[in-house]
Amino acid sequence: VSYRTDFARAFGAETWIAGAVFLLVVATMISAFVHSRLRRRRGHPSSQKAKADKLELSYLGVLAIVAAFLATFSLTLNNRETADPPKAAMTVKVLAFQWCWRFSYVGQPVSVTGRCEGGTLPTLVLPAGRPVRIEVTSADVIHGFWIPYLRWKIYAYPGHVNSFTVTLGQDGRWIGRCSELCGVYHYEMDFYVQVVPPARFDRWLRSRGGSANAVSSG
Ligand SMILES: [Cu+2]
Repeated sequence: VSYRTDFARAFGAETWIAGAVFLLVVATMISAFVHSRLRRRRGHPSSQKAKADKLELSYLGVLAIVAAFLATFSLTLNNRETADPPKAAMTVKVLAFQWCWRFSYVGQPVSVTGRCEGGTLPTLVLPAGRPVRIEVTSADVIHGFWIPYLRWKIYAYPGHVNSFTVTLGQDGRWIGRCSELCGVYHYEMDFYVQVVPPARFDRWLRSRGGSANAVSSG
Protein backbone atom coordinates (compact mmCIF):
# COMPACT_ATOMS: atom_id res chain seq x y z
CA VAL A 1 0.00 0.00 0.00
CA SER A 2 1.56 3.24 -1.03
CA TYR A 3 -0.39 6.39 -0.26
CA ARG A 4 2.26 8.47 -2.00
CA THR A 5 1.96 6.61 -5.32
CA ASP A 6 -1.85 6.59 -5.28
CA PHE A 7 -1.93 10.25 -4.36
CA ALA A 8 0.37 11.00 -7.30
CA ARG A 9 -1.91 9.02 -9.65
CA ALA A 10 -5.06 10.78 -8.48
CA PHE A 11 -3.45 14.21 -8.41
CA GLY A 12 -1.85 13.66 -11.83
CA ALA A 13 -5.16 12.61 -13.43
CA GLU A 14 -7.02 15.50 -11.82
CA THR A 15 -4.38 18.00 -12.94
CA TRP A 16 -4.56 16.82 -16.57
CA ILE A 17 -8.36 16.96 -16.56
CA ALA A 18 -8.42 20.37 -14.87
CA GLY A 19 -5.88 21.62 -17.43
CA ALA A 20 -7.93 20.26 -20.36
CA VAL A 21 -11.16 21.79 -19.01
CA PHE A 22 -9.39 25.11 -18.47
CA LEU A 23 -8.08 25.15 -22.06
CA LEU A 24 -11.51 24.16 -23.36
CA VAL A 25 -13.19 27.00 -21.45
CA VAL A 26 -10.62 29.57 -22.59
CA ALA A 27 -10.81 28.36 -26.22
CA THR A 28 -14.63 28.47 -26.16
CA MET A 29 -14.64 31.98 -24.70
CA ILE A 30 -12.17 33.28 -27.29
CA SER A 31 -14.02 31.66 -30.18
CA ALA A 32 -17.40 32.94 -28.93
CA PHE A 33 -15.97 36.43 -28.63
CA VAL A 34 -14.40 36.38 -32.11
CA HIS A 35 -17.52 34.77 -33.60
CA SER A 36 -19.92 37.36 -32.17
CA ARG A 37 -17.68 40.26 -33.27
CA LEU A 38 -17.61 38.91 -36.83
CA ARG A 39 -21.38 38.44 -36.84
CA ARG A 40 -21.98 41.94 -35.58
CA ARG A 41 -19.60 43.39 -38.15
CA ARG A 42 -21.64 41.64 -40.85
CA GLY A 43 -24.82 43.11 -39.35
CA HIS A 44 -26.26 39.84 -37.94
CA PRO A 45 -27.69 39.59 -34.42
CA SER A 46 -24.93 38.24 -32.14
CA SER A 47 -26.66 35.34 -30.40
CA GLN A 48 -29.23 32.65 -31.08
CA LYS A 49 -30.94 31.33 -27.99
CA ALA A 50 -31.93 27.87 -29.31
CA LYS A 51 -28.42 27.03 -30.42
CA ALA A 52 -26.94 28.24 -27.15
CA ASP A 53 -29.27 25.93 -25.18
CA LYS A 54 -28.02 22.92 -27.09
CA LEU A 55 -24.42 23.96 -26.56
CA GLU A 56 -25.00 24.46 -22.85
CA LEU A 57 -26.65 21.06 -22.53
CA SER A 58 -23.77 19.27 -24.22
CA TYR A 59 -21.29 21.21 -22.06
CA LEU A 60 -23.25 20.11 -18.98
CA GLY A 61 -23.20 16.51 -20.23
CA VAL A 62 -19.41 16.53 -20.70
CA LEU A 63 -18.88 18.05 -17.25
CA ALA A 64 -21.17 15.45 -15.65
CA ILE A 65 -19.14 12.65 -17.26
CA VAL A 66 -15.86 14.22 -16.09
CA ALA A 67 -17.22 14.69 -12.55
CA ALA A 68 -18.51 11.08 -12.44
CA PHE A 69 -15.13 9.79 -13.62
CA LEU A 70 -13.22 11.84 -11.02
CA ALA A 71 -15.49 10.73 -8.17
CA THR A 72 -15.29 7.06 -9.18
CA PHE A 73 -11.53 7.19 -9.72
CA SER A 74 -10.68 8.81 -6.39
CA LEU A 75 -13.18 6.70 -4.42
CA THR A 76 -11.75 3.52 -5.99
CA LEU A 77 -8.21 4.52 -5.02
CA ASN A 78 -9.38 5.49 -1.55
CA ASN A 79 -11.21 2.20 -1.17
CA ARG A 80 -8.13 0.24 -2.22
CA GLU A 81 -6.14 1.99 0.52
CA THR A 82 -8.58 1.17 3.27
CA ALA A 83 -10.23 -2.14 2.31
CA ASP A 84 -8.94 -5.43 3.71
CA PRO A 85 -5.81 -4.23 5.45
CA PRO A 86 -3.32 -7.04 6.20
CA LYS A 87 -3.35 -8.40 9.74
CA ALA A 88 -1.29 -5.89 11.67
CA ALA A 89 1.90 -7.15 13.26
CA MET A 90 1.72 -4.39 15.82
CA THR A 91 -0.32 -1.38 16.85
CA VAL A 92 0.93 2.08 17.72
CA LYS A 93 -1.31 4.54 19.52
CA VAL A 94 -0.74 8.13 18.50
CA LEU A 95 -1.89 10.69 21.04
CA ALA A 96 -1.94 14.32 19.98
CA PHE A 97 -2.04 16.99 22.67
CA GLN A 98 -1.35 20.71 23.01
CA TRP A 99 1.33 20.87 21.72
CA CYS A 100 3.13 17.63 20.97
CA TRP A 101 2.70 13.91 20.36
CA ARG A 102 2.98 10.62 22.21
CA PHE A 103 3.54 7.30 20.44
CA SER A 104 2.71 4.20 22.51
CA TYR A 105 3.56 0.70 21.29
CA VAL A 106 0.64 -1.50 22.28
CA GLY A 107 1.60 -4.54 24.37
CA GLN A 108 5.00 -3.01 25.08
CA PRO A 109 6.17 -0.83 27.95
CA VAL A 110 7.44 1.57 25.32
CA SER A 111 6.20 5.04 24.58
CA VAL A 112 7.90 8.03 23.00
CA THR A 113 7.15 11.69 23.54
CA GLY A 114 8.93 15.02 23.47
CA ARG A 115 8.64 18.73 24.04
CA CYS A 116 7.85 20.04 20.60
CA GLU A 117 7.90 23.72 21.58
CA GLY A 118 11.30 23.22 23.19
CA GLY A 119 12.61 21.70 19.98
CA THR A 120 12.78 18.09 21.24
CA LEU A 121 10.71 16.37 18.57
CA PRO A 122 9.46 12.85 19.26
CA THR A 123 10.25 10.14 16.70
CA LEU A 124 7.78 7.47 15.64
CA VAL A 125 10.03 4.47 14.91
CA LEU A 126 8.49 1.83 12.64
CA PRO A 127 9.78 -1.43 11.14
CA ALA A 128 10.04 -1.63 7.35
CA GLY A 129 7.96 -4.29 5.62
CA ARG A 130 5.66 -5.07 8.57
CA PRO A 131 2.01 -4.02 8.59
CA VAL A 132 1.45 -1.54 11.39
CA ARG A 133 -1.86 -0.33 12.70
CA ILE A 134 -1.84 3.35 13.62
CA GLU A 135 -4.57 4.52 16.01
CA VAL A 136 -4.86 8.27 16.23
CA THR A 137 -6.64 10.26 18.94
CA SER A 138 -6.34 13.53 20.84
CA ALA A 139 -6.19 14.48 24.52
CA ASP A 140 -7.72 17.94 24.12
CA VAL A 141 -8.65 19.69 20.87
CA ILE A 142 -8.72 18.59 17.23
CA HIS A 143 -5.27 18.02 15.74
CA GLY A 144 -4.17 16.51 12.44
CA PHE A 145 -1.61 13.71 12.13
CA TRP A 146 0.18 14.55 8.89
CA ILE A 147 3.30 13.16 7.21
CA PRO A 148 3.58 15.25 4.04
CA TYR A 149 6.11 13.07 2.21
CA LEU A 150 4.07 9.89 2.68
CA ARG A 151 0.76 11.67 1.95
CA TRP A 152 -0.76 10.49 5.21
CA LYS A 153 -3.15 12.83 6.91
CA ILE A 154 -5.80 11.87 9.41
CA TYR A 155 -7.69 13.85 12.04
CA ALA A 156 -6.91 13.38 15.72
CA TYR A 157 -10.21 13.92 17.55
CA PRO A 158 -10.66 13.95 21.32
CA GLY A 159 -12.85 11.02 22.40
CA HIS A 160 -12.60 9.21 19.07
CA VAL A 161 -10.00 6.92 17.46
CA ASN A 162 -9.16 7.09 13.76
CA SER A 163 -7.08 4.20 12.53
CA PHE A 164 -5.41 2.83 9.46
CA THR A 165 -3.03 -0.02 8.68
CA VAL A 166 0.06 0.59 6.62
CA THR A 167 3.17 -1.25 5.48
CA LEU A 168 6.17 0.91 4.75
CA GLY A 169 8.56 -0.76 2.35
CA GLN A 170 11.32 1.75 2.44
CA ASP A 171 13.75 2.90 5.15
CA GLY A 172 13.83 6.61 5.76
CA ARG A 173 13.17 9.51 8.06
CA TRP A 174 10.49 12.07 7.39
CA ILE A 175 9.05 15.10 9.14
CA GLY A 176 5.49 14.92 10.44
CA ARG A 177 3.30 17.89 11.31
CA CYS A 178 0.03 18.87 12.92
CA SER A 179 -2.29 19.87 10.09
CA GLU A 180 -5.02 21.49 12.19
CA LEU A 181 -4.64 24.91 13.79
CA CYS A 182 -4.82 23.91 17.46
CA GLY A 183 -3.43 26.78 19.50
CA VAL A 184 -0.44 29.08 20.00
CA TYR A 185 2.25 26.44 19.53
CA HIS A 186 0.55 24.64 16.64
CA TYR A 187 3.40 25.63 14.35
CA GLU A 188 5.93 23.82 16.55
CA MET A 189 3.92 20.60 16.76
CA ASP A 190 6.24 18.50 14.58
CA PHE A 191 7.59 14.98 14.88
CA TYR A 192 9.67 12.50 12.93
CA VAL A 193 8.80 9.16 11.43
CA GLN A 194 11.75 6.85 11.11
CA VAL A 195 11.44 3.55 9.26
CA VAL A 196 14.22 1.06 9.99
CA PRO A 197 14.94 -2.58 9.03
CA PRO A 198 12.94 -5.03 11.25
CA ALA A 199 16.03 -6.37 13.07
CA ARG A 200 17.06 -2.85 14.00
CA PHE A 201 13.51 -2.06 15.10
CA ASP A 202 13.51 -5.11 17.39
CA ARG A 203 16.84 -4.02 18.90
CA TRP A 204 15.46 -0.50 19.43
CA LEU A 205 12.37 -1.93 21.15
CA ARG A 206 14.48 -4.17 23.43
CA SER A 207 16.79 -1.28 24.31
CA ARG A 208 13.71 0.50 25.67
CA GLY A 209 12.52 -2.45 27.74
CA GLY A 210 10.20 -4.04 25.17
CA SER A 211 10.33 -7.52 23.72
CA ALA A 212 10.71 -8.10 20.01
CA ASN A 213 8.80 -11.41 20.04
CA ALA A 214 5.54 -9.76 20.98
CA VAL A 215 5.49 -7.73 17.80
CA SER A 216 7.27 -9.82 15.18
CA SER A 217 4.98 -12.85 15.42
CA GLY A 218 2.14 -11.27 13.39
CU1 LIG B 1 -2.14 20.39 16.80
